Amino acid sequence: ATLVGQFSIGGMTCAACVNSVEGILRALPGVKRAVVALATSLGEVEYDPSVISKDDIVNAIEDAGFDGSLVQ
Ligand code: 9UX
Repeated sequence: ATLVGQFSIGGMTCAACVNSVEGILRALPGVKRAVVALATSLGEVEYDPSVISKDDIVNAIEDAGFDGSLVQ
């Protein structure tokens, strides 16, 4: 099964930040798709909840130096 989560990603200021966060998210085990938007500071992540949790995804965003939180 897969779920889609929306995450707020604060602190992104340029397109390279977006690419960096997308790369980090896409490299996480259990993440199938990740799309990040600079204008809205939002990321949509499709993931397998039996492999990775929402909190794991938030923590990965935080570990990359951004301000991550779950939107829904
Ligand atoms: Mo852009 Mo982001 O120069 O951490 S890569 S600010």
